[in-house]
Amino acid sequence: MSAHRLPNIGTRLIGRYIRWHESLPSTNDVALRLAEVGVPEGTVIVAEEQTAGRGRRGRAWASPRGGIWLSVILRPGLPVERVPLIALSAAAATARAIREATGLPARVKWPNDVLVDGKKIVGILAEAGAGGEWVVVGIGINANIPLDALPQATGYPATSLQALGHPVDQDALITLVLRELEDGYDLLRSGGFRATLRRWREMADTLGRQVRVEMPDAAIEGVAQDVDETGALLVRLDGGSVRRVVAGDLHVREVGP
Ligand code: BT5
Repeated sequence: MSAHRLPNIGTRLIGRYIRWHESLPSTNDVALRLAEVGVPEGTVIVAEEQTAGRGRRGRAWASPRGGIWLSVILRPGLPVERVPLIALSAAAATARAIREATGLPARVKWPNDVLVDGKKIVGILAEAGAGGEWVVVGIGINANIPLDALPQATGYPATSLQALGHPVDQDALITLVLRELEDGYDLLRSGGFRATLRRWREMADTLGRQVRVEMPDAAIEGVAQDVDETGALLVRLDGGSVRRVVAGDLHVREVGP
């Protein structure tokens, strides 16, 4: 574990303390524990590999060496209904950093993914503690990973920067991600909720498309219309009514001619 691997990161808050690990079960688990004991906001935990990386709802997240697996501790002090915007802001920030580093057309997919060519290249897991007093934002980027080291679930394809012909200098990409995160976080904290949503919409992959959203207890189909001011997805059902979705898994439906 070393402290000063990115001497020129140039951020004020996010990444002022960075803990590097060779291997961890999950950077989010470590960050949640550190957040609870009062570690300062902006602390970042990075691991070269994770042995028990987590997705949403207890799903596994493949985290082999070559990827970027990190978690950021935030103490946002936002109204609780605005907390979901943190994940949207982080997704847009990560997509921008990938664009800057590689020129690839990274886009965001509600609620927490970054895609290139419709394939998942980034997953984000935001977890709040103590009623939102702290939020840990976990970001996983499939950077220098061969395709055969990634899961290929049906209807849920994955890709990596390397597979797309853009292997990266990991430290350079981490630097860009942390700078973009800080920029987005500053905007949120200064009350720029509309501007945050605008940034997300500009990069959105799924808006305007026919989707199926799977929730823990039900599934709906319709057109993904927009996100509201709390980051919830608005889906226009076939009957014309609009359903507000707070959490779920979204699949784009290919509509025939
Ligand atoms: C996510 O979950 O996309 C959130 C992933 C967050 C990972 C970061 S890494 C740093 C931090 N520490 C952690 O332990 N986690 C965070 P979800 O939307 O539930 O997607 C999970 C699904 O994506 C799995 O069920 C697989 O189908 C697929 N998947 C697993 N690993 C993948 C990978 N590396 N790339 C693309 N898809 C993957």
